Amino acid sequence: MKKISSCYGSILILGRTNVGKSTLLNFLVKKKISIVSHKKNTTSSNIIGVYNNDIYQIEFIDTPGNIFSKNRIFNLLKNNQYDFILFILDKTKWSYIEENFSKIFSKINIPIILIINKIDQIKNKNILLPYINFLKKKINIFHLFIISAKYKLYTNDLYHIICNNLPKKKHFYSKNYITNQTDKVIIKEIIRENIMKFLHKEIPYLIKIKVIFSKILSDEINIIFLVKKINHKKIIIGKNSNNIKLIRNKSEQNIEKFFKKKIKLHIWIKIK
Ligand SMILES: Nc1nc2c(ncn2[C@@H]2O[C@H](COP(=O)(O)OP(=O)(O)OP(=O)(O)O)[C@@H](O)[C@H]2O)c(=O)[nH]1
Ligand SMILES: [Mg+2]
Repeated sequence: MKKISSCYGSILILGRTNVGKSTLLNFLVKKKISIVSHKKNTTSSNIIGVYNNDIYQIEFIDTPGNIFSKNRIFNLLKNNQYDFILFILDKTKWSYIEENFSKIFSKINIPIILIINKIDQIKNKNILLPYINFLKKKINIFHLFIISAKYKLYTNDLYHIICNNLPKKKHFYSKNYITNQTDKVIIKEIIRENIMKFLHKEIPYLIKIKVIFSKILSDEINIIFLVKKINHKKIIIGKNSNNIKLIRNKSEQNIEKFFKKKIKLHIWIKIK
């Protein structure tokens, strides 16, 4: 019988904040491991998500969109350890941030898979062709996709192109490995996502979240929100405790879904 060889690759996801990097990562690894929000600077550290099947194993690294300092991007890329970069664009937006990325790409030797995301929001598709011609002058594109990560449109060929071009290598992670995030961090991130969803303006950025029971072994998880002002505490609680109830209930549901077990979430707010 012919032996099937294994393929392994590491892929870095880059793009300015809010383009849909985390949405795409969650789609690619088929599990929601990176939080998503319409607010800026949602992802705060590199998050690894691993796609696994019998032959292919792909490590995707989701990055915070606020890393546009050239030095930080260079640091991330200096060892050339990635097989591909997925560079994500929000529709046809191109600013100095994308310009900086493209300058860096011209100095490194990693193939760029360019993704124009949020196609569902582009009404006049005629603008695409001139834009693609413009992009081709800016970036040496290995492959171009025009997709909607959120609505999973035109995403089928993504795996195809990636998998067909991965090196034949032994898998790096065990078969069940999905993410580098600990249970504690996952719980924290789920809560942060709901804080961003239900609280407005800058409040979400002013709350420090502490998870007391780090292991999901216990059914009870205690959360402390640390804030600096009594006023912030009042906003978080909301009228008739509506805000805090929404955050608690939705977070509890999301945590149960992720860990596939029933839990009880308690939230306290402390002023520090
Ligand atoms: N309409 C539409 N919205 C999308 C699409 N992909 C992502 N979004 C939305 O865009 C917003 C930002 O998505 P994220 O995945 O959090 O973006 P990000 O690039 O990870 O942002 P940072 O973590 O801040 O760097 C969210 O509200 C998503 O629901 C898409 O294909 N279409
Ligand atoms: Mg993100």
